[in-house]
Amino acid sequence: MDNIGQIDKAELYIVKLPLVTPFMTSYGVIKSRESLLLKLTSNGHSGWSECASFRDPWYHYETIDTSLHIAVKYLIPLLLKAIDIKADMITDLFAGIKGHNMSKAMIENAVLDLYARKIGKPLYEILGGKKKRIRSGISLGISEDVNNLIDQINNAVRKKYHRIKVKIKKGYDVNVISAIRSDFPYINLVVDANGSYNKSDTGTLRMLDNFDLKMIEQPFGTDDFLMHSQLQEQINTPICLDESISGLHSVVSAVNFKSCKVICVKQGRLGGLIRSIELKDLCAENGLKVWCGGMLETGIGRAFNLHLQTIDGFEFPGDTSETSRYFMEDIVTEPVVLDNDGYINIPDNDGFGFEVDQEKIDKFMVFRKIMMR
Ligand code: OSB
Ligand code: MG
Repeated sequence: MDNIGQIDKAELYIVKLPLVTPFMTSYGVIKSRESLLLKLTSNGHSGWSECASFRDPWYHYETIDTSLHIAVKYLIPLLLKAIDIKADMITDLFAGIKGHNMSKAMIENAVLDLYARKIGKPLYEILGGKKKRIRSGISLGISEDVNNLIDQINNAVRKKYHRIKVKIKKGYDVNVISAIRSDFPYINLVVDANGSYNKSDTGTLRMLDNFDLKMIEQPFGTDDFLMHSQLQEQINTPICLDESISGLHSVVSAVNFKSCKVICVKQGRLGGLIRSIELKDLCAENGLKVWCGGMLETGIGRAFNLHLQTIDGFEFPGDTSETSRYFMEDIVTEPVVLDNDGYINIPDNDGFGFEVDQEKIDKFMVFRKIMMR
């Protein structure tokens, strides 16, 4: 990738967008999406990105506050000092700082967007992606009332979503899935436990093997490679690891332990798009399937997920839904919508392909900080 010179200015924002419907997981309920955003400017060009971190560490140890702290204290000063910046050298620039992939991904992605806009190309071309449209999927939170969940599935089926994922937790599993399967025997169905089970639940998890689920996502905790492998040995349904995968080394662990057959790629958790593509290649070499996860992103983060899925290997529908499933108002000017066959078109404009709506940023902003070279 060509050199883009130096970065003149970094603007950090935190916005808070109400969700259309509260999103409940085994960890708790989210009513609004607070998101850390970054805008970089270099020589009159700019690039934006969104950090994957949530306000609280329920999914992952990084939070908006820690991502902001690491960015402001370490990553952005290194970036502003650097000359001859190339988007594919950002990971090397940050090699001395351990962990904090979501904060690092935010910076790499903004540099990638800036670079793509500067040379006048859509992001997918720079990444080597070929698809013009990608498949959609929806992730439905836990609903106290199963009939309400069935209604939501009905709507998703009508919208032609290609895959439906439902969140499960202890005591909200076999009964719910069996109700769903009796109404929808043929849908592409996935469950996600967000690590809420432990060894004593193996019997319950084995019962889930009877429902033709495409996969069971993250039944056990982040570090439980061995427990996942013991369960995978006993069931035919593929296990998918999400929280457990923090980079290439965890793929190597998953392969050696035989912990799973599928991996959920979230570019934020993995330190950005370039690392995610490397990891997808390693998965392919080892016979693991991948798909692209979601983090309830605003239009900025969702756009990066769209471009990632244009790449060969991301064929299984992931967690990318249309904007109206999440927000009444978004911070980019164009919403993501499903075509009537459930596909999502990839924008062909420069960079990540959408324009940031500065008025909406101002409306939803709860924090702002500017750092200059
Ligand atoms: O585990 O995949 C997950 C949302 C937030 C945090 C973790 C997860 C999720 C989702 C929804 O399942 C994904 C989305 O629609 O963006
Ligand atoms: Mg998950």
